[in-house]
Amino acid sequence: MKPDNNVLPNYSLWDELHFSPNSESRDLPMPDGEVIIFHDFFGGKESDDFFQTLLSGIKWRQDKIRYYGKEMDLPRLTAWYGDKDKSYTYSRIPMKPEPWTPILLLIKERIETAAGVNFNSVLLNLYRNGRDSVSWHSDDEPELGENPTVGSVSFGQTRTLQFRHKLRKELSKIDVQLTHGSLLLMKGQTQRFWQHQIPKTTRHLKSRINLTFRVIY
Ligand SMILES: O=C(O)CCC(=O)C(=O)O
Ligand SMILES: [Mn+2]
Repeated sequence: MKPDNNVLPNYSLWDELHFSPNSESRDLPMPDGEVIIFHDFFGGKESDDFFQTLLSGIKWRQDKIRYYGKEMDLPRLTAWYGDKDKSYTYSRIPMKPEPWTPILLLIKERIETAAGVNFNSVLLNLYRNGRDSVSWHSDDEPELGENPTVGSVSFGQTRTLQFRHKLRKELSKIDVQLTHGSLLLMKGQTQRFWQHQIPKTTRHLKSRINLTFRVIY
């Protein structure tokens, strides 16, 4: 898809030339899992533009969770976009997707070659500061099928993503820094054997946007 200049930020030829789907990747040392990180998958300038466009253009919502019978705000803002026939339940919250926007389609198409799948939906998270977080979970909802590939793109503040094995307690936790413009791929049996979280921190942090692209069956 060609960028639509009415909606998307402008890209210079420099950005085009420096877009590298083969940006250096690293496989994390995870038994029973397949996780690959590409730092600088997106260029710095375009990542700045994506961050701003998503921050102001996405329909962010504050969802609630029930915790010990009390209703509380989810510690982050979320949004769900995708093909209109694909609905999804996240943390027991039923989500009806908003229709794709040009910038989301652009990001989706850029990561699909590296991921080797065509995604049909994306869950977005906005972490406003260090107090926002996502607690231990696996992306193992039945609608994702067996061994789902999840493509996770980050813009803005670097946050630590942690993995822990569900059964092998002797394995240490694995920390990954999700930097501005990075792509993390989770594949194979990762969701079956590992959980992940973005922990809270008391450090003073700026905001971060994360997009997790998924295939819903
Ligand atoms: O923000 C992240 O990097 C992780 C988000 C996540 O795990 C999720 O939305 O399922
Ligand atoms: Mn997740």
